Amino acid sequence: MKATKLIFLLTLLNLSAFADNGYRLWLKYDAINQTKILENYREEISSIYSFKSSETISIAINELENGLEGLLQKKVQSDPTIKPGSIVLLKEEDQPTHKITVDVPDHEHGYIIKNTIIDQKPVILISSKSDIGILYGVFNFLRILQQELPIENLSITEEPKIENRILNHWDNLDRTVERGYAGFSLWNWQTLPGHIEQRYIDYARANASIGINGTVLTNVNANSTILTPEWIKKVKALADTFRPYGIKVYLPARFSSPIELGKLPTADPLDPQVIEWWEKKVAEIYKVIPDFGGFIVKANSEGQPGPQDYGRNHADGANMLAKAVAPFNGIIMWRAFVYSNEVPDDRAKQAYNEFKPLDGKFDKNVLVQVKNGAIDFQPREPFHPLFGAMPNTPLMVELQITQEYLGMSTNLAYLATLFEENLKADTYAKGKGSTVGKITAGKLDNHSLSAIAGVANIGNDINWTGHPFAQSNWYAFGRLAWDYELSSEEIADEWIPMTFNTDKASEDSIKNMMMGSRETIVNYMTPLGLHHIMGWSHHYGPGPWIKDKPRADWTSVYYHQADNKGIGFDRTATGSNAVAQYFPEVARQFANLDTCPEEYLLWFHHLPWDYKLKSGDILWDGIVKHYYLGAEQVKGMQNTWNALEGKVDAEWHRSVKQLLAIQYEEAVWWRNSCVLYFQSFSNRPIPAGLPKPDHDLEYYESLEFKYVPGN
Ligand code: GCV
Repeated sequence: MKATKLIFLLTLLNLSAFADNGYRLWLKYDAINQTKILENYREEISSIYSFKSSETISIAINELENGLEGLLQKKVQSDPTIKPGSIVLLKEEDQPTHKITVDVPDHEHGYIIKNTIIDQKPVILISSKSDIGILYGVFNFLRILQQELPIENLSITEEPKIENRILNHWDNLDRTVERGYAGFSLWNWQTLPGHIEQRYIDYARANASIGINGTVLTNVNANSTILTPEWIKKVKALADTFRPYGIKVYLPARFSSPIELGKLPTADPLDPQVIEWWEKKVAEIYKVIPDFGGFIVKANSEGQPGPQDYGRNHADGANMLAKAVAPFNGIIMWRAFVYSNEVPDDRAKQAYNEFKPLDGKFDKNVLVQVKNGAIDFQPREPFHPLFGAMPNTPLMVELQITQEYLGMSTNLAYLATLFEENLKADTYAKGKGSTVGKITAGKLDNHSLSAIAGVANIGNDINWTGHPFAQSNWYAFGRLAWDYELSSEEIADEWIPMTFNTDKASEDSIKNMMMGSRETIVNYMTPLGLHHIMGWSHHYGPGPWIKDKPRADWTSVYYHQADNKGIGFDRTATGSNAVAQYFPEVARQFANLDTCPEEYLLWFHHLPWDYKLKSGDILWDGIVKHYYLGAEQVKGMQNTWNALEGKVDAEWHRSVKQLLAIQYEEAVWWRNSCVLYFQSFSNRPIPAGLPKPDHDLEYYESLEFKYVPGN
């Protein structure tokens, strides 16, 4: 057989054997339509030139070689000389050697991508002050090609708007993942430090491609074992693997570690022995991991130990740790997710009440990490009132990428719309434009220390995230962490062509489906400001009837307050007055029924069943219609997806089709359960024309689920 024929056959075999299992994420580098992007580009991309090498630059070159080979279907290799059409990787300090001066951003990790002339040769220049900046630039350049955008007039200047862009893994040491729906933890502690799985490298690469530069490896519900010498060695192995990709590792610090590991009688943050124990522990960590990022702490929250156990406050606890890591440039991310059953106040108010008085009392290297909303990552929440309320303390927003409350791994939810809504929410702390994004970036109050956290949705499933579309949420978090001003639509415009090899019309229908997907879930789970009405403890499915548990603030009836007269949590002056925690412009808007956005109506108001909505419907009918609409919208998503058969990868199509069928069942389950349950208070009929639930309330209440993941 002739060699060409053999190659052809092998290619065919290879192609037919290949189904897209999702492992390659958005870094697929499948062949693009070159005529489109190269038509105005005078020089063929010819080679890759880099002035000096390092581990990070080698990674960048390798990425370019592989990327270009896939995208352009030709080998473009490193060459020691610059040629017409070269892609030139240059650190700013090396520009003079080539007699060029191109401004690069001041930020160490910023970069430029530009068409320019070097030695009379037209080239594409990627330049930065740092190797990591160049790597980021390379990923951006490849992203441009993946989107088939023109490359003839490139003039890109990029720098991160938030310094520390961090994934929070809630991974336990036994490899279960709290609120994880994509298999077990990526970290194979048993074989670490000796064995570095390819996955760790691929994880770092994927994160670097979107600018994520930090990772908290394990759960905030912390286990002090991670701080023992044996486990620090394992952490070091991961840190060494991630370093060339610009990623630092962080760990959770269990506050009681001095007792558990140090055998001290106390963990009081003001006790000299405790202080010394932490100083020694920190020094031990930095000795093996010199660029260790620092600690995250969940203290005095949901049963976790903390400074209040010793009559101290959060600042006492945070500052004690901050002083220990300060000599090594470490940071402390102290979580504000605190609330207590014993405190006789609205849970939504408690974090503000505890933290606001501590503003300005934290050391310089402490950030207070605040969830996007005041309750807990609900499908929709108004922004947390702490944003803007602590101008003398750097605050960082914590977003949840994993879908604890948004359908776990069976529901298609593009969360960039939720993230965008939060980051663009205006606190009015310093007048109009005081957004949560600006506060997180430290730009409102001029903090040089800034960070953002996303609770990871990554596990050891072959496609990393369980639901294939959940990859878009990892991607979106990274992109927004880099630039919180991006829109969810822009991010979808990037992610879709990187993920699917399809035509424009199909891309558009995928985008429509994604853009509406989170609102669809709000409709069939928690419309009009309802919240926290999911299944007990595991949070799977509906549970509006949950009551009589050891903690009132873990029940649903606490949140929806439904009775024969009406429904909703009164957080105005006649109720808990949580609205007063917002700045006056916002407080007035939420408190006033004429101006309160309907999506937050029952978050802030307890209203009668016959309250008139803007649509003209009474509240009861409006609630029911949202539930039915949500389920219908899932049907719409199914239709869209079915029409994409043959237009997207067959494996993706099959998998998402099956998941959408499950999602539809779950939407109907939510709808029927909630409508029947609330009907037992409203005593009103389901509006005419809507189908009746196929079971009674008792049936839905009797459903029990064992072994729900992530619990
Ligand atoms: C890590 C919610 C989740 C918990 C989580 C907690 C937190 O309550 O259900 O699983 O614990 O938030 O953010 O600390």
